[in-house]
Amino acid sequence: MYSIRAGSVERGLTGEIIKRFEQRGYKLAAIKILKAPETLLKAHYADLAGKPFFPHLMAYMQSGPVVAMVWEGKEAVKTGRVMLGATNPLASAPGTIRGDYSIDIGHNIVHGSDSVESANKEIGLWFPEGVVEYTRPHVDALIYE
Ligand code: DAT
Ligand code: MG
Repeated sequence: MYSIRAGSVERGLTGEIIKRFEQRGYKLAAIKILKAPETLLKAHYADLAGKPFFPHLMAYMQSGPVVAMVWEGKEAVKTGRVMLGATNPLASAPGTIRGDYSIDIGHNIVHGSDSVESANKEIGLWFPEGVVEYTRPHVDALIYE
């Protein structure tokens, strides 16, 4: 589960971020733009509730619309984290999303689930209606050996 954060949407980076996952070969299973409710964000970031930056994170995530997405494919969580770059953009390699478009840790552009378990939990929170199931055998045959 990925969310393009408030600020990134307003900066016009939505298409650029989507493009990277598309071009890599991942399959888009869900996407929407929304103003994230506080209850959703509190559940999403429950494990960070005690951190000193938590109030700022909550305010930032509510400062504008976010785009939530689910991308599927081989090692989508692990590889997605590599595509995002390090949590602190100053430590993110050029070529990563955070490394190319951000500077400060508190405004690091995009969220990505850190494990398959948390991805499933987050998909349930952000997409209670479920994701879209479809196959694309001809495309997958070109991407996967
Ligand atoms: P990640 O988003 O790489 O999984 P995380 O889950 O530890 O990192 O933290 C969630 C977000 O909280 C992170 O993307 C930006 C913010 N954050 C983390 N550490 C921070 C810090 N030391 N100061 C300010 N914001 C921080
Ligand atoms: Mg995290």
